[in-house]
Amino acid sequence: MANPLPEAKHYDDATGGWGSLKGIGHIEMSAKSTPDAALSLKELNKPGGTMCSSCAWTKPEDPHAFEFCENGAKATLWDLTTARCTPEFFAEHSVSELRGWGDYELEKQGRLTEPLRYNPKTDQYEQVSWQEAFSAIGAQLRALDPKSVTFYASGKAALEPSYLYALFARAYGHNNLPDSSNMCHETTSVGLKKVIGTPVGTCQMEDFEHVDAIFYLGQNPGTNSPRILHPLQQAVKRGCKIVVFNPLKEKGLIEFVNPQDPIQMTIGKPTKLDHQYCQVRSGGDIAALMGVCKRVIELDEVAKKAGAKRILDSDFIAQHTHGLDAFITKLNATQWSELEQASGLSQAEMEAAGDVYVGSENVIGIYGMGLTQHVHGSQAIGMLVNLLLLGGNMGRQGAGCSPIRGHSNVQGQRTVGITEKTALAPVEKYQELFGVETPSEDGNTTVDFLEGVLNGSSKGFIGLGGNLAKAVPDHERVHAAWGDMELTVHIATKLNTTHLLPGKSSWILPCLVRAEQDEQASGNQWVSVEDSFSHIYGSRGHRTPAGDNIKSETAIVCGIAEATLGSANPRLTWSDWLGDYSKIRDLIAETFVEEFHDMNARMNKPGGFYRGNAARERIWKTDSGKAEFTDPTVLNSCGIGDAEGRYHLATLRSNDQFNTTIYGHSDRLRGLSGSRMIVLMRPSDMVAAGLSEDDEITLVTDLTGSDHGQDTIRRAVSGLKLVPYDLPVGTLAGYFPELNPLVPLWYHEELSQTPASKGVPVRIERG
Ligand SMILES: Nc1nc2c(c(=O)[nH]1)N[C@H]1C(S)=C(S)[C@@H](COP(=O)(O)OP(=O)(O)OC[C@H]3O[C@@H](n4cnc5c(=O)[nH]c(N)nc54)[C@H](O)[C@@H]3O)O[C@H]1N2
Ligand SMILES: Nc1nc2c(c(=O)[nH]1)N[C@H]1C(S)=C(S)[C@@H](COP(=O)(O)OP(=O)(O)OC[C@H]3O[C@@H](n4cnc5c(=O)[nH]c(N)nc54)[C@H](O)[C@@H]3O)O[C@H]1N2
Ligand SMILES: [Mo]
Repeated sequence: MANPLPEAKHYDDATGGWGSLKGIGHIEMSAKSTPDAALSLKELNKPGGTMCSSCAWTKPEDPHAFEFCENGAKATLWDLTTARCTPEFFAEHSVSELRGWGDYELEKQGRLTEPLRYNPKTDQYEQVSWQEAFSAIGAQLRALDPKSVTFYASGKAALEPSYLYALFARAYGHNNLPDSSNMCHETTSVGLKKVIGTPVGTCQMEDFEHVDAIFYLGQNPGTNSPRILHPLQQAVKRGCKIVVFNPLKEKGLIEFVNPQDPIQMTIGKPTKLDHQYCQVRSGGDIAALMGVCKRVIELDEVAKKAGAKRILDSDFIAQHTHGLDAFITKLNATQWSELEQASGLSQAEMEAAGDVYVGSENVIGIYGMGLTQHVHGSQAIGMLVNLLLLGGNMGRQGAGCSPIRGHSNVQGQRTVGITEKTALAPVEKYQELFGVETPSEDGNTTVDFLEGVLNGSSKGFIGLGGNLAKAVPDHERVHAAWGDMELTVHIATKLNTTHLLPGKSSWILPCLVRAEQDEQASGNQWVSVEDSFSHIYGSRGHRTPAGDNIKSETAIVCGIAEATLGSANPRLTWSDWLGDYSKIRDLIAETFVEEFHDMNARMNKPGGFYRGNAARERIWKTDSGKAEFTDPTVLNSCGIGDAEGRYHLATLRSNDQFNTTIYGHSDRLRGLSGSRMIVLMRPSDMVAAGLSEDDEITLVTDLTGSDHGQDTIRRAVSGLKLVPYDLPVGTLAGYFPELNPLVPLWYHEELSQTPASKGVPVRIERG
């Protein structure tokens, strides 16, 4: 398809407001959703209704009349399209032909309706019966070494199918259970756990009613979690100060018009959100936060000498933390000039942010992919925690750390056992309840699995959702090797690129979406999900399924498990569980007694039920038993430093996409439209490089002079247009997944193996 010229327009509207309603209108037309889809929007995130399948932001106890945002509506309407991707479609188009299509065109074909098997002779997907699919997949799994098979999950499937999927993997014989979190917040799961002993955020909704300052790093709420803008707006109206750290001036962090507020919609005066906007360079957060800490410590020294009230919370520090002295030594040894260079901020900016911290009783730290998707991302999280600990901002009202999670149940999938780390799996319970022995060694992360695809040791893949081959780094190498696997199985709602890279035996199994009725022996089933605040909610669909032969994710997991494992273990009663999902919830409650007791009774209370958080209670499950101050080993989170002609690239989401699902070519809030093959660059950087707006360029991964200089693979993306944009020196931005071929598979976060999709070292070639 030709690549139309991009337009970069100034966008005058605030986030929310009429623009967001127009955004929903646009998607409704292009997704051709069913006439009753609007009913699903009304029921979204309400007790008795359907929990939005888009993001993981919390669902309030007393929801608005319309408790959804522009992007949740888009995701729901996109799910409830009237378009169908039927066997006839596959009879008309070979897999080789479809590989030339983009994901937008593929998904636009609509919902998958029949189980399909790839036929290498015709190069087509052909309809099969469920029975054939289950028994053939089961037979193949039995023939493969379980350790060579990976069961991936993509953050949407509810707790019930997720629990059974994890149980199935262990009963079959592996811990290869990565999920989308391994490309996303795994840095949080590992990095936050290391310093506060809890792998998830510590805040609750009520904290936003008491917070005085929010340090907001590397997350784009206007696009990716718009419902958070309501509590932010309320907090700002109370006087809370938001200090943003982000290379891009994201509209959603600057101003907001609440679409739920008729007066604000009519008079249109937006709420200004940011108190201070710090345009850090790529990876500049460690240094920026160090500068803030340096200021806080300096002012504390002044207060101490003057006999005034201390700024540090010395009681909290003495009782609850470890390592402050070493951290202060490090701060004193680091010069402001080093921090300015590594952060891209001036000393005055860092000091001003420090003054906000010092002037605030209660502080919350919020972050997203701008922190986690860097080689030293866990160090940046450690530094944010350092800042919070100085003032005792952890484990008390109005304070804490709040990572913004991605998919609507990504946190919950981990909670109920989808993890490659045996230490996090309920090993003893599997043994006690089912007599299942969990393999002792850790399983594959996403990166481990992909390395196995490249070296031939990964032989089988089951994907419970996701478009994994498109979402990962190093596309060209991964795509070339993907089809060498013996077995690839995709449990999916819509067709995507990954399905078109068939393994030797390849299957597409169509599943229901959350807004649809899930009829089993005992009636229409409830499922449950967990949000970013560790609340668990029941969810039930009311729409008629998109086809008679589509199964629920739970049914598909049970079908494959039964066909693979047979009836050798009488305690694994897959069909009985399938008939009534409340029995699966009983198993979850028996497995995780403390957190999930009485799950069936509690999940439909307004606001769901809270499964607790040790760090919030100031119980630190760390090695030292205390919250840890950490010293950074680097000042910038990018894995490869500066060099002549090198830039650091952030790969981002637009306002018109959900991950690899691209709804359209408009990035409204950034004032960009027309093309996604663009690279945003600072105008003065363009002048310095002798480049101009009309130039067509190629981005090339630049490893020269790094420890990885021996990797001589040329990774390049051509056909890109430069767009002048307000960015710090040396930082570029462009779109995920178009720019994923530039990220080397080994370029990942140091502790968690999360691909470092931000801070990718590149150079620019003309043409
Ligand atoms: N509509 C919609 N909603 C979504 C998604 C979607 O695709 N569409 N995806 C879902 C998923 S799975 C996820 S994980 C979340 C992702 O939500 P986000 O965490 O917001 O992810 P990104 O779009 O990658 O944007 C990250 C932000 O980090 C900034 N950034 C880049 N590099 C740096 C840096 O070095 N430092 C700092 N401080 N900032 C930086 C970017 O400018 C951008 O504003 O959203 C979820 N919600
Ligand atoms: N360069 C770069 N790469 C990135 C990122 C980045 O910021 N930059 N972000 C990373 C992150 S944070 C993430 S989470 C990944 C996500 O990347 P993706 O794998 O794209 O995530 P999904 O949105 O889950 O995948 C979409 C597919 O899931 C299927 N699907 C949709 N809904 C359902 C459902 O309800 N059930 C089932 N079974 N299937 C469904 C559909 O077939 C759809 O095509 O990408 C990662 N890759
Ligand atoms: Mo994500």
